[in-house]
Amino acid sequence: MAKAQAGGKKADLKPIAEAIIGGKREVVVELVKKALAENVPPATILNDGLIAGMNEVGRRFKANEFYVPEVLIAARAMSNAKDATKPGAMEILQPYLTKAGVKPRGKVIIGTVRGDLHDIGKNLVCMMLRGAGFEVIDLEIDVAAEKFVETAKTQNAKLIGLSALLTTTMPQMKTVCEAVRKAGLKDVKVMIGGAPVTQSYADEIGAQAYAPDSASAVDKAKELLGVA
Ligand code: B1M
Repeated sequence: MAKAQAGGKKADLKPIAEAIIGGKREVVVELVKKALAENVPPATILNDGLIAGMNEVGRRFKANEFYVPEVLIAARAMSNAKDATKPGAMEILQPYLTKAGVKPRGKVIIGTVRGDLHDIGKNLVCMMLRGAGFEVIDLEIDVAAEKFVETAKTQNAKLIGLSALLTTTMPQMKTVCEAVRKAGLKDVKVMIGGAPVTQSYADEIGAQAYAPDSASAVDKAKELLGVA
């Protein structure tokens, strides 16, 4: 597959991207191991194989060609950190990326707001962001405004992502935006999403972005962090 890297010929990482799109975790892992054994640079495997595949998954999701289960399966082929017995490609690749000094595209603090326990959409956003090369610190569910602010400070993160599925918890998003302003974190941006959330609500509470789905969340994160 990736032969001739040393001889100057470009490695063909399309099979990795295709296996990601097809959600074939074991195939992806084997192809990544093979490419590493053939000395393909880890950043090339990440960008031209894994991220290329997830970009296409995002495109199909936006175009309604893929639905949530396909996206979840593809994302698990990419990264499956929660189950050590079934690693995804990122778990295999990470030590090589670290050794090669490859930095993530940016850091995002994310969570479902206080009082809200819905996490399926939030998890999807996390997976897509990781798939696009971002470092994601997932604070999980029922997260207080102070926790978002404190973590952004200690982690020196410039983007906070908030998810809410209930009309009763949406006002928490405003509380977080206010807490960010009150803490003087002028360079920290807030992105919001979730079924009841809208662009006009984002405008109303002073959030810098609204994303209707996980693929758009990746586009907005790139825009907000200037890594488009
Ligand atoms: Co809940 N629930 N629920 N629920 N639940 C809804 C949201 C509801 C619309 C159902 C209904 O009545 N028709 C309704 C809310 C009504 C309202 O507020 N207007 C509701 C209710 C009322 C409740 C309870 C109050 C029920 C009760 O106990 N009486 C209770 C509240 C608990 C709490 O949070 N405190 C409750 C509980 C639950 C379960 C625990 C049973 C379960 C959650 C399990 C879990 O998440 N682990 C649950 C579920 C599953 C749902 C529905 C059926 C599905 C939500 C979902 O996962 N969708 C939901 C009805 C519905 O939406 N059809 C419902 C799939 C997911 C992929 O989509 O989360 O929208 P979504 O995420 C999308 C986008 O919104 C976006 O990207 C994602 C992918 O495209 N997005 C972001 C999301 N976050 C983003 C963040 C971003 C950017 C984009 O940037 C950071």
